[in-house]
Amino acid sequence: MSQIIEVTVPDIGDFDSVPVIDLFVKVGDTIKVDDAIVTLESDKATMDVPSTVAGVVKEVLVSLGSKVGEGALLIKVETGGAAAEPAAAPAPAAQAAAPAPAPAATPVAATPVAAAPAAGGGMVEVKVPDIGDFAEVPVIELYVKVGDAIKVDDAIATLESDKATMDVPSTVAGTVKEVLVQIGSKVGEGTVLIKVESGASAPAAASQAAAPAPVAAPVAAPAAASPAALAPALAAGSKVHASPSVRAYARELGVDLNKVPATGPKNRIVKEDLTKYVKGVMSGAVAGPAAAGGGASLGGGLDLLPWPKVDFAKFGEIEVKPLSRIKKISGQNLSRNWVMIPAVTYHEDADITDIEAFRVLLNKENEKGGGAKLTMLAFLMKACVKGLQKFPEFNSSLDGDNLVLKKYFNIGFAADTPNGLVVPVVKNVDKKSVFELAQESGDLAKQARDGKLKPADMSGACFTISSLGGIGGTYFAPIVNAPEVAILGVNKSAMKPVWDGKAFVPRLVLPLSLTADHRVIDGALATRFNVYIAQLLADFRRVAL
Ligand code: CAO
Repeated sequence: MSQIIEVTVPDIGDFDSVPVIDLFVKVGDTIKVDDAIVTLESDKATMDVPSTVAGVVKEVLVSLGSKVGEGALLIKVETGGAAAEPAAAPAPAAQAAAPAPAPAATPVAATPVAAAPAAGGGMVEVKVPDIGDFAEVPVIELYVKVGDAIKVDDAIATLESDKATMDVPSTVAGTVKEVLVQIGSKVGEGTVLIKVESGASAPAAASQAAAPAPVAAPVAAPAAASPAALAPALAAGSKVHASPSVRAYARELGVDLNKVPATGPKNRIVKEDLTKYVKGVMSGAVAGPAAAGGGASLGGGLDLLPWPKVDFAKFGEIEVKPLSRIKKISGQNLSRNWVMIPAVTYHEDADITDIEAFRVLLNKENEKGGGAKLTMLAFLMKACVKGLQKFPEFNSSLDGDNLVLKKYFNIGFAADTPNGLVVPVVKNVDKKSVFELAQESGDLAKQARDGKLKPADMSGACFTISSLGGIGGTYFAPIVNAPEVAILGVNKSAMKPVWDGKAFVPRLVLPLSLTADHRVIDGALATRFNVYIAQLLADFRRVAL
């Protein structure tokens, strides 16, 4: 049975009259939960308001330039039996009851969000403004890094709650000196995002007072549960002025926003600009990367076709299931790593007959004492650290033209959870016994499955192991977990006939798949590393050398 549901503006902080700067729906559109309805822009944040229901838009009650506040009615949606998905936000009845005017008790700009720079320049903190009734909102995009020159209104980060996606713009101009959050960090009002050294000619927003707002402890570790949540987001398009949904749309289309002419207020790129640009590239009127050379790429940019839009329901029954937050975040990171890292995977077989016998023996002895069960993963961690010590390039990260070599040895391991892949990190593996590593990785894997990992549990890895050994498989090509430069994949060991020079003997063989960033590690080095790991596993006494 269909019903009409009203979608209203959620609590968006201390704003009561914020203009609609982009409108993404029209009457007759079929929308899904989380589809962006409008973009609102105040002087403190740009935010997308997503739909809380799925269905067909029956009425649009705002237009570009409309001023709205909490509770303002945006659209009316007819939800059908099959089309209706559960609303993530307040129940429709409650929403319908809250008409447009925002509560008068929320004075605009009453709370300064950043300390004003001292006259003639100084260090200024840019903080999260009042973003409504959200305390722990994840950073899903980060647009600046240390050393960047930024202007007032340049987007610093995109935050995404279940009710809105918002860009936090800079309130000052200057040079970024410190970035205190990462993708996945959970932030709330007052969290310091960046510290900016403002020049004398770089005025802060006029409304800012000298007293900084109360500061939540900076969250330095990523909360993102992804194999690659540690690196800054794509640089391309980072300095352009565009709403979160336009940025997301551009990413989906593979468009570099820097190339799109803006027609919106304050030189903002609106959705039409993007559509016009893509149409122009497709028709050949605008020189996009694919247009050059008669359709063949000359190598600048990605010549990606738009993602195929298929009405699957035409072919049979379907069910639409939103991706989990972990899958959404890890998907973005994996795509970036896949595209940006020239990665090569190298395979090797390790003879683990003796170490497996040793593991089984130790576990039998240990059964009586009730200690942690020794896992192959613990031995692999120890062997990998030995490999990182012998081949320091594997324990590094690229930073522009520099290689950052780490002197600590933290190992991440991919853990399969009901919500997706997460990468807990065991710290200081070089200083721990295999028993301690087995215990700690077991505890972390359990916390991962229970969704209880903390940001610190998933940060600081130097190298990652992805073990599918408990499941099966022979070989695979894992994706490097940037900003790391290599990852070791492991599949199920199997008894195989191995030639010992005189005869075939049955040996337990473990398939290794090492993927390495070719910018840092060439094939010879990668193969040496693999061979060394295999030697260590074949005779674990070598780890003590
Ligand atoms: N070969 C043969 N058997 C293996 C093995 C291997 N390489 N590795 C583990 N096993 C066996 C174990 O001995 C254990 O057997 P018993 O129960 O008889 O003792 C069984 O498989 C289960 O092991 P496990 O996988 O639960 O434990 P683990 O310590 O080996 O792995 C963890 C823990 C967290 C790595 C694992 O549970 C997991 O999540 N793996 C998936 C990782 C993943 O998805 N990677 C892909 C990333 S890219 O998409």
